[in-house]
Formats: sequence, C-alpha cells, structure tokens
Amino acid sequence: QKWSQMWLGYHRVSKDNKNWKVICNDFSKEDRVVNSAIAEFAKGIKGYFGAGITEDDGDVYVLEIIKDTSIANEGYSIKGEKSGVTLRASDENGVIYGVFAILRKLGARIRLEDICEKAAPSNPLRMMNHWDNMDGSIERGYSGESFFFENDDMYVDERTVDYARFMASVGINGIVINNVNVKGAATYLITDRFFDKVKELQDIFADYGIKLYLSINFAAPIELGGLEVCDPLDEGVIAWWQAKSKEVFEKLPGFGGYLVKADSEGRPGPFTYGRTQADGANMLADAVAPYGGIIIWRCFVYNCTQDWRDYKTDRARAGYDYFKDFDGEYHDNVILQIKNGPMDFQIREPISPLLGGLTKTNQLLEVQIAQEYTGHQIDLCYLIPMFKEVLDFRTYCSEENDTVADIVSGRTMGNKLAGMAAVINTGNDFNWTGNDLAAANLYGFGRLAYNTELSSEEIAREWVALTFDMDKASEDKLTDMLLKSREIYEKYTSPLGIGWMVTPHVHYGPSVDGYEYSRWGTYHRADHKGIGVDRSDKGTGYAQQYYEPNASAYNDPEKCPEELLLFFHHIPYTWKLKSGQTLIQYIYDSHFEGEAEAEQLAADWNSLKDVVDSEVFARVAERFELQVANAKEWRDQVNSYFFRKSDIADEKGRKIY
Ligand code: BDP
Repeated sequence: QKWSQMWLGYHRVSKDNKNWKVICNDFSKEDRVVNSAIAEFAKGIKGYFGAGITEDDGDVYVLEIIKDTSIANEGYSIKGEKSGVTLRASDENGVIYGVFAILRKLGARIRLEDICEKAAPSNPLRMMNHWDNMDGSIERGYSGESFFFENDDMYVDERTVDYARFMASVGINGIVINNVNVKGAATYLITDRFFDKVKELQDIFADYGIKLYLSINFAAPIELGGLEVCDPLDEGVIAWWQAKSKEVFEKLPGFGGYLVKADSEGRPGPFTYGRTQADGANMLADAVAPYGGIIIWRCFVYNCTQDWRDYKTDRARAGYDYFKDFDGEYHDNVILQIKNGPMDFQIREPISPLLGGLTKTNQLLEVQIAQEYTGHQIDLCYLIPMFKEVLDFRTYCSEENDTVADIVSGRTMGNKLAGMAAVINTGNDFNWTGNDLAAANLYGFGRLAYNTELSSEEIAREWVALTFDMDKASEDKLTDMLLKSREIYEKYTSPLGIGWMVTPHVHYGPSVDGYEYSRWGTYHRADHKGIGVDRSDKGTGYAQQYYEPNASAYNDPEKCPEELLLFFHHIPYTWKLKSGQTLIQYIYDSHFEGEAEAEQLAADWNSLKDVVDSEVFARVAERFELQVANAKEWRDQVNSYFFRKSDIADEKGRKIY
C-alpha cells in the first residue's frame, strides 16, 4: 500500500462471496460518474465479500440503478431485499452518492433486506478549500506536503484519483485546489502555463461529480496583464477580467469559478482604490456570469495592523462592518464565504453575526478542519460537535428557518447558491491527515455538509466502523473518545471563549501574552483584577451586531452563555459562575481537568492496542504522548499566569508554578 485507504479500506465483513450483476436503467454505464460509481461498487464488494461483478444471470445479487426524476438533485433512494439493492436517483451524482451509501451500509454489516435510505443534500455547495501552495508547502498544513503541487508545478497521479474517491464518498461536489493567499506561480494557474494540467485534474474530479475552482489573485491584471491598476471600476481592468474569464472557461469547460481573498492580511483588493468589497465581487461576477461561473468572495477582511492600545477597535466587528451595508447589492452569482466565528477558527467563538445578518445575499459557511488552532492534528479534536453548534445556532434573522443551517442550505431565502466549505486537513502523508484520527473530521465534514441532520455521534460511529475492523466495545470506546475530545482541548487551552493565548504564528502550544501587545487584534486584556474583552454596548459594541434576543443576552454578563463570557465581557477573577466556582477557580479547575482527561484519552487509546493495526496504533500513540505534553504546558502556563496576575490561591492547593 502506497497510502492509507482511510474509510474506504473495505475490510472483509462476510464470507458470502456471491457475485453481483449491475443493471442500469436510463443511466449509461459509459457516463463518467456512473462508471466511477460502478467501479467503486466493484472495489467495495471485493473487499467486503471477496465478490465480483458479473454479466451472468443465475445465482447473483442484483444492483439495479434506476433514473427517477422525482428524486432531488444529487439525492438517492436505496432499498434492499434478499436478492439485491435498487438505487434510484435523478442525476449521476445521486448515483455515485447512492452507491457509497450502499457501501456504508454493507460495511456496517447491515443485511441487504434492511437497507433502506432516502437522502437529498442539505446544502447545494459542499466544498473543500485547499491552502496548498505551488512550491508544495501547505499553509496551516499538518499532514505533509501538497499532493497537487511541487516546485512551482502541478502533477496528477493515482493518489489524486483516490483523493477524488474519498471526497465523492462523503458528498463533496466542489474543490478549490490552491491557497487563498495567491502569490508567485499560483497567479499563473489561470494561464496557458497551467491550463493543461489543471484540465487533467479537473477531468479526474469530473469523474467523481466534483467541480474544480481556483483561488485567484485580485492583482492579476497587474501581475499577468501588465496593467497599472486592478481597480474593479477601471474599464481596462473590467475588460481584462472578461477576456481572461472567457479564456479560462474555454480552456476548462465545466470550471466552477474563483475564490477570492481580497484586502486581507496583505492581499490586494478593492480598498486600495477606495472601492467596496461589493464592487470587487460584482466586477468578477459579471466576468464569469456568461459561462455559469460563480465568485466566492471571502469575508475575512479586517485590519491586521491595528494598535493594541486602542480598546475601541475590535477585529470581531470587521466582517459585519465591511459587508453588511451592501446586503442586496451583491450580484446573483456572488456567494460570500463567512468563517463560522468573527475572529479566526478558535476552539470557542460566538457565531459570526454576518451569518443571517445578511438577508439578501448568498452565504457559504467556512469552517476549518485543518487544526490550526485546535491542536495541529497532534491533539485529538473531533470538530463535528462544534460545527453542529454553528449550524443549530438561531440567528433570529426571520420568524422561521432562522438557524445557520437554514441560511446556508438556502431554506431561509430560497436561494440556490448556498452551502458549506472547509479548509481541508490533508497532505501527502501516508495517512493523509497526519493523525489517523483526524480523518474523522475530513469524513465528518463531508457527511455533515450533505446531511446537516446527522448527529456528531452517528457520524463518529460510521467513521469508526468503516475505518477500523474491531469489536463493538472498542468501537464504542473510540467513538466516545472522539465525542469528548473537543471539550477536553477547550479545557486545557483558553477559557470561556477568550481564545488565542497560543504561540504566535505557529499556533500550537501556549503563550498567554504571545499576541497581547501585537497588531493582530487578538487580545485577552487580562490585568490584576480580571480578564476578557468588553464587547458590550459599553465596550466595542460588537454584541449589538446580533438580532434580539441574542444581542441583549450577549450584552449582559448575567445572561451571556458562560462558555462565551470572556469573549463578551471583562470579568473579575472573583466573579461567581453558575456552578458557584469563582472565575479564577474555574480557570484552575478546567486546566487541571483538561490535562487529566488528555491523559485518559491516551490511556484509552493504549487499551485499544490489540484491536488496532499495529502501525496505526503506533502512529496515534505517539501523537497522544505529544498531546499530553502539550496539555501539561498549557495547564501550567495558564494557571501560573493567572495565579501571578490575580494573587489568588487555588482552593484545592494544587501545585501552580
Ligand atoms: C488564518 C491563518 C492564515 C490564513 C487566514 C485566512 O492563520 O494562515 O491565511 O486565516 O483564512 O487562520 O485567510
């Protein structure tokens, strides 16, 4: 094996090796996606049963694929009986997703006659964003190098095909292959220098029903076109993007569109010319509209050179402040991509007030499964429970259908351009995700984006059952470890929503004041009396960006959800929490507990030694050792820091340095 097959390992589940016949009604077996689906089915039954696909009748099982236009786009219905399974779908993606659904059931040892499922995607767009650079490095990558790029060049191989299989197996239908920070050679991805190679990759994706997208450089008219400016209202610039887009869509038929990070962290954008984000997005949108393309415009726009002395400037406000006023002005083929929180992928943040704050604009929720701030795929941190919280959040943007899930599925506004995107956690490591257990986030994001109703536990159970070949009790144990892991990570890192306190730039391990006196807008404002950022109406006013009753709840420390208390308020160490603990005691207790629970996770993993493949076991065990060391560091630095600031002793008399 050259690389892990993750959840598509198809380990043997039964001795019943009777062959299968595949019958296709109204779908052509020659269709590229249907063809991939059948090839996958063949792989699956070979692994699960040692069976094959046959043209013969006789004593065989039958997989019958039927075109049924009453089924929703990309949806499927699967129904089994003793003699085989019938799969109904209205389009090719429905066929491949249906086949993967059958394989999931078979892998979970469900009997043919018990297979019965009807599904339709919750979200029209289900995307992965690679932060892969063309030199092969990956921004915030913790799993090796890029499997698309190397030495400013692009390559396509068997691994890319496996990657597309993995993505299709969980319902991903769009992939942005390059980093949002588009520099150097990546600017040339939309030129002849790379069209052929991009096309090759696009063809592989197309075999699995996936559209390819590219991040573009807003300054491309200057860098590629030799223009003086990239002002979105300049006629030369408009003409340049129109001609360029015509070329791109001609060279790459079926291409999805552009993802744009503008005016953010040093990237060029419309602000340079006194233009708005809407001006920038709409100009590009018009250039790709004739070809059915879309513009995914990121809302991660903030001042990254602000003054920490200024208590009124608040990075959390920026997205809303920059984008809200133009609600209704973004063109129909623009979709704004909004990070789940207002800051940046911390272990705990409130939900971005832009989600639902916009009521006339297409919205794509952005989450990060690359564990930038959540343990670098060293520490175990199953993120699906966090994503569920985001999706379930009631924004109060309308009387009904007001959750984030409603907004990004298109239910709230009845729009078609809606969905979810994740910054992906893959690389060319043997196991794809650095930590073998981090694949649960890769699998989980896709499953959740396809069906936001699935619970974190259902997803974890599926992933465990498909990935490992072990007894029920061990499956339960591993599932339980995954489900607890986010809370554990939160406990030993930053308390009650304050975030940051990480080693600057690297973002792994503690450094309580690491970002405190810097320009990034990421502060905890701890002093000898208390900690937290006042974002109420007496502070930065961020809480007022929400609808009622959220705004009032966040505004009042008595009503604010406690897990977000320090995000919204500056709180004295002696403040009594609902549990009766003081804030300082909570900081001590949670850090001691979190570290102890990290040790328990490591012990639980060790108890699975005999039921897990020895190489997987060793790889993961090594990570848990590092996690425990990391948890100790966090515990000791955070506790010591706040002990020294507050001069209040731990009630339980534990050792604080
Ligand atoms: C931050 C990362 C940075 C990314 C940026 C982004 O630290 O590397 O470029 O987000 O989302 O989390 O653009």
